[in-house]
Amino acid sequence: MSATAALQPTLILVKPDGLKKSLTGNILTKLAETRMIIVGAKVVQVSRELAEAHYTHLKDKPFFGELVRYIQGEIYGADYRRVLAMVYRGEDAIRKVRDISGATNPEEADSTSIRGSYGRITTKGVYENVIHASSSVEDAEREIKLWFKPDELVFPIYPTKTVIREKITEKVWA
Ligand code: DAT
Ligand code: MG
Repeated sequence: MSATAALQPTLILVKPDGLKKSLTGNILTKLAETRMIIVGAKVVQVSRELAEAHYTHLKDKPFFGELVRYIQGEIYGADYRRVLAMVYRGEDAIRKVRDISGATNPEEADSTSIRGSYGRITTKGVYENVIHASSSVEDAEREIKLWFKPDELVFPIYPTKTVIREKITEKVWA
C-alpha cells in the first residue's frame, strides 16, 4: 500500500444550508458508497471563535465575515444555527470525500457532486456549498483536533495525553 493510500481520517461538516435543505441522509448515503468508516459525529452550535479558527486561512479575504456568519448559520434562523460534524476514516479518504463534494465554487462544481447538485451563490457572494471536507492530511489533523476531543471519537486517531484538571465544573443529568 503506498503512502497516499494509507488510512486517512477526514473532517466532514454538513453546513447549516445542508441541514436546512434536509440533505443529511443524501450526503450520508453518498459517503457510504466510499466504504469509509465513521469514527465520530455530533451536532454543533458553532461559536464565532470556532468558526474563525476553522477558516483562519481565509481571514484576510473580503468574504471572511460573511463566511463566518454562514458556517454559524446566522442567516437561517435559530433552528438552523448548527452543523453536523463527522470524522470518517478510510483509504484515500480525503480525496474521495473531496471528489464527492465537488469544487469549492458550486457554479463550477461537477453537476453530480454534492456542491454541484445542491449549492448556490448568495446575492452577498457567499458560496453556500452544503458540505465541508478536509483538503489535506495536515488540514484534516488540524480540523479534527479543533472540532473533536479525543474521547468524542471511538478510537484516538492521533496521539493523546492525560492531564489532571482541578475545579472543572461539568453539567450532568439531574
Ligand atoms: P473548500 O471549502 O473547498 O476547502 P476553501 O478552504 O478555499 O474551500 O474555502 C472555504 C470556504 O470559503 C468555501 O467552502 C466557501 C468559501 N469561499 C472560498 N472562496 C470563496 C470566494 N471566492 N467567494 C466566496 N466564498 C468563498
Ligand atoms: Mg478548505
